Amino acid sequence: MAKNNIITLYDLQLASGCTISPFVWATKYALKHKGFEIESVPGGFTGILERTGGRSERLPVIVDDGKWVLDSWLIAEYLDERYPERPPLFSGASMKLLTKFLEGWLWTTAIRPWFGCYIKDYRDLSLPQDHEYVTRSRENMLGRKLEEVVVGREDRLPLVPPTLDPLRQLLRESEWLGGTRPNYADYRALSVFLWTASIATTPPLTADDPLRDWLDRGFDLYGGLGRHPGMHSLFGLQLRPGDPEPFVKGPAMGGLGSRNTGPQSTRAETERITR
Ligand SMILES: N[C@@H](CCC(=O)N[C@@H](CS)C(=O)NCC(=O)O)C(=O)O
Repeated sequence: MAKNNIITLYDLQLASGCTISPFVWATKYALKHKGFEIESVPGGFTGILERTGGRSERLPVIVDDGKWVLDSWLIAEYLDERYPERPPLFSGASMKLLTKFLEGWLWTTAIRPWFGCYIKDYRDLSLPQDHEYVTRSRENMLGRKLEEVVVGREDRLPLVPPTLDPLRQLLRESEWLGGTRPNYADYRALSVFLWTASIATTPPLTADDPLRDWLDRGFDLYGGLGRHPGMHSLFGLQLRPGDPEPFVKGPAMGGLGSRNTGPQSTRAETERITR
């Protein structure tokens, strides 16, 4: 049992002290959801192996009363298994799979393009002692200089918001992905945006984005867990003539966006597509 209700978390931070890693963000929310206090071990990208006594090269890592647990997913599963009497992060095996799908989709649609837009900020905002490592490792990952990768980001940023409509659609139907309360699906999805807010020196979403309500509520959870002076605003992307509409305005159209309750519910669409 966590001593004094405290669990130690090895953080991955930027120079401002704010968490960068989406995996660490998800773990922070998971620990709070289970009702624990977090004792953070600060630090950046270099020296993780030394900080964790040779146990891990990646973060997050937690220590629960002497027990070391690595990997954000394994940590979430550990917390539900070890503390079943506390609010569950998961409701069944299917939810875990669907959450992994949602997160995979968000990484493809959002993290991948944003990585190419913000990777120089990511390096510049990291701790001074991390700059060389982040530059070398990320340039090896991307096969180009970071300065080259970000060229033209003002043309690419407006292409991302329209791809997020499936998430907007879900959140039109439900307050949280978890229903009336947030659960681990919310935390994994929020983590993508928390990561972005930690590095986005220019905003990725328009000021009127409907995701704002869920994002603001999510960042405010647990006493403003997602608020840190080092975080940047996600909202304020300025569109230029020719940029795509950032989200579908008005009611959702088509078979996914409406319920068939008889011919009267589909007549207008039928008339439109058969005229
Ligand atoms: N599967 C791991 C992935 C953890 C991971 O890759 N963390 C990254 C931060 S986003 C890390 O520690 N990177 C250190 C580095 O780049 O050297 C998890 O879910 O915890």
